[in-house]
Amino acid sequence: MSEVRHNWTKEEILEIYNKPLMELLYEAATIHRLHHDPNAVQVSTLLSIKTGGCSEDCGYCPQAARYHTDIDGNELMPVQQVKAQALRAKASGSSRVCMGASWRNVKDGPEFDEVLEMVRTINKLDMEVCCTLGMVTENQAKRLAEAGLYAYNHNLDSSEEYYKEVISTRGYQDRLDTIDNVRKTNVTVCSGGIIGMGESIEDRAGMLVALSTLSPQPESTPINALVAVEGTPLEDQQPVEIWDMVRMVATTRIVMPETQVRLSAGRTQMSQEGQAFCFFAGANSIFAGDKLLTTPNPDVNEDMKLFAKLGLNAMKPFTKKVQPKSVSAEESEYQPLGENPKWTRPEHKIARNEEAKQKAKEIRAAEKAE
Ligand code: SAM
Ligand code: DTB
Ligand code: SF4
Repeated sequence: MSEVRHNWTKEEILEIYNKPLMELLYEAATIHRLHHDPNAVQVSTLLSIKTGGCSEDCGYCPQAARYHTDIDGNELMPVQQVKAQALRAKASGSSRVCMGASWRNVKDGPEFDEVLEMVRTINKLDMEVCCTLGMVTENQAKRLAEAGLYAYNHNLDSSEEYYKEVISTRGYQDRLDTIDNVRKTNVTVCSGGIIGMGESIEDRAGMLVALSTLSPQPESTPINALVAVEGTPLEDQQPVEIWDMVRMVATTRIVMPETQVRLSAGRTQMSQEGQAFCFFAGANSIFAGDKLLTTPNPDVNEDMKLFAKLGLNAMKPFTKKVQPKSVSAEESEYQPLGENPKWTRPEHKIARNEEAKQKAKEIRAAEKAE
């Protein structure tokens, strides 16, 4: 086993990222084999339990209410529907369901109680349960853990510097604090980011410094390629080249040898050969199912055909860590605290976010006038 280091510098990471590709691939694939079964890939299914209408201004996100995107927003999904979707995901080979909500942060109350019930329901199906609900307090993280949550996803998204060019309504430190709150429980941490938002290679390295110097490092790290959605401030970004994705995956694998590196958003734009390169470079997880949260994803049957061609196997649930116990609401030892934490609202201006907001206002006004 190679050691897990928590003191990577940006310079060291840049040097790895910029190596001649064949050397980078060889090194990443070697480290991958020391820490993982190279033919085992963990498969997660995303489920948007609350879509659209979000208060935040994340420049990449089609669910932000302030931009004009073609999203059908809805109320919180009923528990029974979540169960039906989870069963479908299990039947198609997924070991994990990741439930996403278009929230800035979790608020104590009936909707969070419903989410806790969803966690208990999926845990009982013997699947790994992940949630991505925005920022959480320590008490909320403990309640999720007690319900049987396996992982919490909260991405750093980019380097601290470039983050300020993408999001103005919440701070980087709040993201780190949320990850810290999750770490106070036995829930595993899933944290990664997005490439293709106009960031530099230094920013990609900066994000990997922030992730790899967490101690412990995240158990899983999604690497998303931006899905440029019409109406968002990043709608005109050109797709990332496959080589950037391969380099990012390989570098992530080298600096975080034990994490599950997840090929996340952007797979519809990748060829099968491109994805195979990413698996060789150390990716060992995917999101499966024809939809991510709101945007398309490859057909699961096509994914399974690709697995068969490459000799990859879908990992069984709880391969890496035992199934967490799930305590019923009646037996819970935690109470909602009705907290109102002071999460940061930097509210600096980001020109392209302002532009997209203005454009959305004009479109809405024109629609109203029709
Ligand atoms: N609202 C919660 C939050 O922001 O923490 C959870 C859901 S949010 C959609 C989860 C993550 O999805 C984001 O942090 C971002 O990394 C990713 N994401 C959102 N829109 C994306 C896009 N258009 N392309 C790639 N990744 C995206
Ligand atoms: C992550 O890193 N990527 C997923 C999951 N975690 C929640 C979300 C991708 C969303 C892509 C845009 C959409 O479908 O709305
Ligand atoms: Fe809201 Fe999350 Fe989208 Fe940001 S990424 S706008 S917080 S749903």
